[in-house]
Amino acid sequence: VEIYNFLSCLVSWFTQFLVFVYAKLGTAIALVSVVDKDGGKNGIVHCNIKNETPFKLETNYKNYYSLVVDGQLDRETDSYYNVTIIARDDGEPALMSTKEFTVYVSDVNDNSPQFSEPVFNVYLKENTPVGKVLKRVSAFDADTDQNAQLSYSVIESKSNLQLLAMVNINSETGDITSLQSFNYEELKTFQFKVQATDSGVPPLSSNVTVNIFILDENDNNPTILAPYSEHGSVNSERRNTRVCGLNFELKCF
Ligand SMILES: [Ca+2]
Ligand SMILES: [Ca+2]
Ligand SMILES: [Ca+2]
Ligand SMILES: [Ca+2]
Repeated sequence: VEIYNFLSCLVSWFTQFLVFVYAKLGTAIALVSVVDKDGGKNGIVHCNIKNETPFKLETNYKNYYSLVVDGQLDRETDSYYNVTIIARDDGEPALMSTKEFTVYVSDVNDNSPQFSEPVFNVYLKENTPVGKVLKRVSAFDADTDQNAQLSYSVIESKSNLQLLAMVNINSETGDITSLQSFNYEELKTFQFKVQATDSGVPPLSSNVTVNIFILDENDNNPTILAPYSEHGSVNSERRNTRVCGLNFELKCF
């Protein structure tokens, strides 16, 4: 007995799709067509998605279907889906055919950079030579490609203009280097903020505080000051001079 019920299924479609992560619910991302050469019931075909995916099939007209977004897409959770479509005709017995293809989810810039620590504390000996790498402040971005490509900069403000003469940051690596040798006797600590910005459109950024603590070294000889008496003595003489309403005290040894 020859069976004429014939199903040549799903001949004209792509095998890969690219969709955007924020493709809204109901967005059609592909057209699926199915062909069954039989007549009557033997040629009537029903298509369904066999596996669990955030997509569904909607009938357009006879034997044409749209693959439609039916759930939230997030590349950071699932970057692709294997979708298996099954087509079954109404013949007796029914014939069926399946086809599998892959839907790739493209990235959008929906994650800002995250620094590896909430605050970076750097301890630096005074008199350390210029150009020393003090710290690498690095951040991570969960996106991909340019949405995760980071650049680092020191946040400038009116109150820290002199900072630009003190430290430099490598915009690619986040390496902070000193531009001067610090003197504990003049400066014991200072603080600034570093910003990491990704290259997405629009870009996202975050910042972190960097505390620099200068550590003391024994680099001053003891100094003996000449004896001095509050009430005057043979080697001390006091004069009070009034200038512009201010009292200046001159000590002459
Ligand atoms: Ca058929
Ligand atoms: Ca990002
Ligand atoms: Ca993303
Ligand atoms: Ca010192």
